[in-house]
Amino acid sequence: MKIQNTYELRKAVDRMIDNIKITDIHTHLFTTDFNDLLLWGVDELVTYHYLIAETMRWVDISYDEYWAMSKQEQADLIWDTLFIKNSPYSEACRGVLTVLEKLGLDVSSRDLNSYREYFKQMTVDQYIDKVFEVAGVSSIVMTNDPFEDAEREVWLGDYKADKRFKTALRIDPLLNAWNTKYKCLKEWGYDVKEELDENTLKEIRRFLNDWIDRMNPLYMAASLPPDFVVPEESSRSKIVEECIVPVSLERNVPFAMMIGVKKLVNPQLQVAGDSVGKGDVGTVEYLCAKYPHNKFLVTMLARENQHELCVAARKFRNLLVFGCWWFLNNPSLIEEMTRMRFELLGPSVIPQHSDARMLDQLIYKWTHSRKIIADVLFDKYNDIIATGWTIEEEEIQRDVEKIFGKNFWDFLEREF
Ligand code: FIX
Ligand code: ZN
Repeated sequence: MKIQNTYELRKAVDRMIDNIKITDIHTHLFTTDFNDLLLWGVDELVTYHYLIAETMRWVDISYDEYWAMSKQEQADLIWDTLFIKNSPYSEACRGVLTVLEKLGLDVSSRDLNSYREYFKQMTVDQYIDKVFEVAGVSSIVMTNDPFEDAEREVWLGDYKADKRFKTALRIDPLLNAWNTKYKCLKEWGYDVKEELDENTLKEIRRFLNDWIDRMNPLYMAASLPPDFVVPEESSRSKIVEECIVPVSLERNVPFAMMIGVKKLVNPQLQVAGDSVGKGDVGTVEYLCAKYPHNKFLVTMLARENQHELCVAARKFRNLLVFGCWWFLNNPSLIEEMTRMRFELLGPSVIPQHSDARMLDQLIYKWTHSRKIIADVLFDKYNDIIATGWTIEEEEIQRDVEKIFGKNFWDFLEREF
């Protein structure tokens, strides 16, 4: 049906974005097969590493004292520091409040113990169903790292799967720590040595193929430092070109590069201790140009890289840009990046992923992003309608389905 005016346009965009069932292409969630690795509930939500970092700016206890606390003591400290002694308007704090609100809890009570009672009455399976429903998510992609002992054990044991939880083969250690991690592959029966001779490269490809067979991943992924460069004289560059690229093509498993993480600038913050640095878009362009039949999913962590990355995506159809990652997952930057991407790439982009570490976060990360993306999309349609262009509701639905999932699934199917 043709959209007749701005009021109808706003209603249609909001309705369709509110109702779309999302494919969330990058999270740190797990099926219940992985037991305690699946994090959920208000104490996990409140001790999200973003909130640890924000809390440690205010308190005088040592990092060791914090890490020695129980989970509940940590949550009590964070709640008191960020939510009671200060107003919780940082995005990570606001996210906790959005989760509580969407679950129907009394946010104005500020009573952490009452929120704890709510979760005590829920089983994890009930809560998974509820969160997927409230968040409007149809499926999520996990981060599955065979180098993590607790995860590998499940994969080699009785992983039963859950169709809502898709897999991604995460290979940071292979690329970023080959000089030590080659010993793991040796221990697991691969005939490798630190020197990347032909036999070792072949065995690394066998390792990748074995885990692709085992996990059936939608993509292979790695978080990469700002100085990630290909080509260069390094084991990482050689493994990317001689192992990741050929296996990715042969198995039609795209390579997702997540570029710009400065690991542990403050080691005492542990998982909260990483920072950001500007990466090299030239490496993305080199790989897309040299390997035109390969598929590359890319997200970059530095705000300064976003425009270059959008321009690179204009040059290479085998490059799909995704998400407002980590320190970019804030309303002001989501809006800036989404406007930039829609203006340079139209609908051919994946504007967001959640990076959820706790199940509950699917609710807030998508509630917040849906609103921002709807505002930007409304403006873009309004701009073209102002020229006399007319638009059908079905066309808006088509575009919304693409940016919240279909672009990803189509990318997996396409051949370049
Ligand atoms: O490398 C990654 O997948 C990052 O997203 C994580 O390491 C990071 O800690 C995170 O959760 C950011 O949101
Ligand atoms: Zn992540």
